Amino acid sequence: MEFRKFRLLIWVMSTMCLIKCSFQFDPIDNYLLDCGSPTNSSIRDRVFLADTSDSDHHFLSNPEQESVNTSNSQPISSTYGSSLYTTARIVNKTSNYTFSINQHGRHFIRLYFFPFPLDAGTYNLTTARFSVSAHGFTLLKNFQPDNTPVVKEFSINITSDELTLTFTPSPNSFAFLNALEVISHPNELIPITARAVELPHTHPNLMTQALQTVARVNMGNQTVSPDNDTLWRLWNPDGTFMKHNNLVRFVSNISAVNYTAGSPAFDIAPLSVYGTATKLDTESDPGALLNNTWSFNVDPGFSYLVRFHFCDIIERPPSELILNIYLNSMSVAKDLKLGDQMSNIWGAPFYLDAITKLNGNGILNVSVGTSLAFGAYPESILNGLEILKISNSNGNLVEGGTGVNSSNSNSNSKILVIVVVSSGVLCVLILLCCVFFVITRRNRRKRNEEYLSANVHKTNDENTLFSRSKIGYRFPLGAVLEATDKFSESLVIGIGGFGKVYKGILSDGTIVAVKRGAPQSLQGVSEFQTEVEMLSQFRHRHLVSLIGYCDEKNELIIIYEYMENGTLKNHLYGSDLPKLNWKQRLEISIGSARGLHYLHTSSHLAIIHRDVKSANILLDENMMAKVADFGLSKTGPAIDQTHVSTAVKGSFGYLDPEYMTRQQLTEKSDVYSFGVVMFEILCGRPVIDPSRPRGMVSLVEWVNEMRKRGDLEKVFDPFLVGKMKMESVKKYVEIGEKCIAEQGVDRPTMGDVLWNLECALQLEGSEVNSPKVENDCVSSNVFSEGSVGDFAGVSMSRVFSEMVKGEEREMR
Ligand SMILES: *[C@@H]1O[C@H](CO)[C@@H](O)[C@H](O)[C@H]1NC(C)=O
Ligand SMILES: *[C@@H]1O[C@H](CO)[C@@H](O)[C@H](O)[C@H]1NC(C)=O
Ligand SMILES: *[C@@H]1O[C@H](CO)[C@@H](O)[C@H](O)[C@H]1NC(C)=O
Ligand SMILES: *[C@@H]1O[C@H](CO)[C@@H](O)[C@H](O)[C@H]1NC(C)=O
Ligand SMILES: *[C@@H]1O[C@H](CO)[C@@H](O)[C@H](O)[C@H]1NC(C)=O
Ligand SMILES: *[C@@H]1O[C@H](CO)[C@@H](O)[C@H](O)[C@H]1NC(C)=O
Ligand SMILES: *[C@@H]1O[C@H](CO)[C@@H](O)[C@H](O)[C@H]1NC(C)=O
Ligand SMILES: *[C@@H]1O[C@H](CO)[C@@H](O)[C@H](O)[C@H]1NC(C)=O
Ligand SMILES: *[C@@H]1O[C@H](CO)[C@@H](O)[C@H](O)[C@H]1NC(C)=O
Ligand SMILES: *[C@@H]1O[C@H](CO)[C@@H](O)[C@H](O)[C@H]1NC(C)=O
Ligand SMILES: *[C@@H]1O[C@H](CO)[C@@H](O)[C@H](O)[C@H]1NC(C)=O
Ligand SMILES: *[C@H]1O[C@H](CO)[C@@H](O)[C@H](O)[C@H]1NC(C)=O
Repeated sequence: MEFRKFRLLIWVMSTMCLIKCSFQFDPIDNYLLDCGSPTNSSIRDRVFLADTSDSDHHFLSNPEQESVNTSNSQPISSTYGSSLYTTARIVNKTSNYTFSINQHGRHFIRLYFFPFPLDAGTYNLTTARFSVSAHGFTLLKNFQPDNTPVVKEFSINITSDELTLTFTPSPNSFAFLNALEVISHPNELIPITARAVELPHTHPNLMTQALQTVARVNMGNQTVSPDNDTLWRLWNPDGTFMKHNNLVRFVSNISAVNYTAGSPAFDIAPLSVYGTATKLDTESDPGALLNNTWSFNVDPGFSYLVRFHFCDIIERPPSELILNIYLNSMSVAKDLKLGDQMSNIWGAPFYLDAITKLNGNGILNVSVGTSLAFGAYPESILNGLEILKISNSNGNLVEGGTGVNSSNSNSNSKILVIVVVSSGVLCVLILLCCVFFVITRRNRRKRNEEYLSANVHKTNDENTLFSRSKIGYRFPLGAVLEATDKFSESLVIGIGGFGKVYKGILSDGTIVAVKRGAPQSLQGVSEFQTEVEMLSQFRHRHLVSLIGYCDEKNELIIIYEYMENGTLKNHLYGSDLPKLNWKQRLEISIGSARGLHYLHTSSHLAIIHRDVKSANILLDENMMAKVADFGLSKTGPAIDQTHVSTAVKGSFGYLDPEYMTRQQLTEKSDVYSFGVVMFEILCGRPVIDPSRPRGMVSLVEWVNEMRKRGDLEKVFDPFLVGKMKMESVKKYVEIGEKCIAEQGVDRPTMGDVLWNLECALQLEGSEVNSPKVENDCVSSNVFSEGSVGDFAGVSMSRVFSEMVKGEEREMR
């Protein structure tokens, strides 16, 4: 029963915590000392006790003392607890602070230092030099405080009933201390282990290690003061650590943060950390493949625990953010899907721990970059970051052996001085105490472990753009050079936005098409990767086959089966190639419809091609059609979810007007583009033909106009007129019109289109087709005559004006 009450209490308190967020709690061990002060100091709700010989609290082993005053009367300006910096205790002989510990486990030790100027007397605080150790760990060694206020924060797992903090002055010097905290903190704050980044032979166990806070940063360039943190931690703004200020945007939406079951709670990081973030400004260049990097000074030779705090406060669910995370050039996580990590709850916080050892120059670059995986919109976000130094095997948090020459240790006299400064100096850095509450949050650690195991297999793939499953397709650059005669200009068979396409012959005699990305196109990298992913996943008679790729030496090369007859477009207009007859055109329509139908239906998530056009339909030696160019393909919406795409992509003239205005990407966008291709096939003219008179420039607009006037024959390719059966053409036009309906819901699926095209082919007739089949086609036609006018309102001129820049992405 007691236990239940306790659980209830925990529940009530944690609920209050969720509601109130500035939730205060007494840590079980909670020692706050205002060193050298004759009076207690209250900092908001926390009382820092006087630490004088006549106080009731004798923490210090040898409390002899002396007072010195300063002449400086400038007040110390500080976010928090400035009064703590106005007094100090001076120690010129090894001295111990001793605290009894009521709860074993992790404690923060925070030491406040500020060498304020003194009026007169023996001591000049800027010359102090000393070491501090606790519980067997050397925390500071030959430490000489800078002339700015500083708080040194450590976390130690205390496993005895007493904590002794030893101050040892360096030879010929002394120690001083302005204030001190020893407070319990939730054990869950420090993981037992974490993902090891390039530490192959160590399995770091943090249970018994001491950690020192090197950096605690709030992204979004806003300070979070200890008042806004349940554990009284200070979070510094990230602006000063950032490498490329012009590439980022600071975002903030505190109300978007949703601490839910299983997500980290306030004592991991507060609302004001998760509610602000620094994101890459990808809006100017949505194809950008970039890192956002922060740089920190650290001591080489030590291992570091780095905690990344994430909370997607910018995108609507499901979060599409996919990130690559690095420490220096080492990969921490590849293609991390933030949404998955947060169970697709929007605004749920998530953190990721990594441990790495730093050698070299003492700079730790932390990068969060955009990912190319899964055709994601490139975006990157980080909400908070903590870097904690881990004690080494000797229990040191500082380099050993940096001792000053132990010349003549003037056998420091035994005096302990209390310095009281009336008013302080300069500005102040801060930090403060504790508070907290141990709510068992087992699943946090579990999540971490799950994450670990999920990522173990990704460690060695850094030098390829693809996961192992695609390795089989990888070609050495040498083989590609040989196949294309070192990219001979005479073998170029096409040029497009991505680069040139060459005809090549592999050593086994296979003729291939080699698409070589222009090296400067960043966008190309994303499309390149998408294309290889798609093609290696989806194989179909009517999709052009992937033979391989090459990503050596900054080359982005895709090798496809060679399509003898080139693009459909070339066979329709603008070339000297022989004209296709109606039956050939129907068969080509059917083949490409089959390819698209397969894309839309073959996996549980539809694949949307996004760039259906006659230049992306290729013809093999038998004039069989295959759909090509998957660089823009994207996984479609899952059932009942509306996909809002972040950048309109595709080709001018073929773009779904609904997609352009509402940016909703569905399979029906491909259906629209396919409808445009159908009319291109029927009319044998470009989709946009600026040389034609007004009203006829846009094929779709012209078709609609002629349809309204009942004059559709006028748009047909003159070559075909009189050589087609009217039933067949009628069927074809009917389904084509449906495809270019303004509303996606009014358009048929590719399956419907395919079925109707097959009917049109049968109606065109061949000896083998029985009249019965033709009747089937007519009677089961889903689209009645009356519905034909539905599309009559489509206005392409609106569509034109909304196109900011047209992309011509033709490959062959
Ligand atoms: C400081 O506070 C403690 C506990 O609240 C009290 O016992 C002590 O007398 C106070 N000391 C002074 C100097 O006010
Ligand atoms: C301080 O503590 C250390 C270790 O606990 C002990 O060895 C040393 O004698 C103590 N020194 C004083 C002056 O109490
Ligand atoms: C204290 O020492 C520093 C560094 O040695 C020196 O620059 C400063 O002038 C000294 N201050 C006083 C008041 O002596
Ligand atoms: C502290 O150390 C003890 C002894 O090694 C260990 O049993 C305990 O789990 C540790 N506590 C934490 C929070 O790491
Ligand atoms: C971050 O904020 C500080 C002031 O708080 C400002 O001086 C600095 O310019 C900001 N950094 C950036 C990159 O905007
Ligand atoms: C911030 O989050 C709230 C809560 O989810 C949301 O309603 C609001 O639109 C967001 N504000 C902005 C500017 O995104
Ligand atoms: C937080 O997420 C949970 C789980 O999805 C949801 O039930 C709850 O409504 C969300 N709370 C807010 C304030 O959005
Ligand atoms: C931070 O704390 C102050 C006062 O303690 C409060 O007014 C402010 O709203 C808090 N900010 C956030 C972001 O919680
Ligand atoms: C950190 O980044 C800077 C600039 O981007 C680079 O010069 C430096 O080599 C990097 N340091 C490490 C250790 O990677
Ligand atoms: C991001 O940084 C990592 C590590 O330094 C590097 O390997 C990668 O190439 C960078 N990505 C970009 C796009 O610069
Ligand atoms: C330590 O204090 C004593 C007594 O005040 C003094 O004589 C001695 O010079 C001091 N030692 C140092 C190194 O400052
Ligand atoms: C200097 O210290 C003495 C003794 O503690 C104290 O009485 C005096 O007020 C202090 N001077 C100032 C300016 O605070």
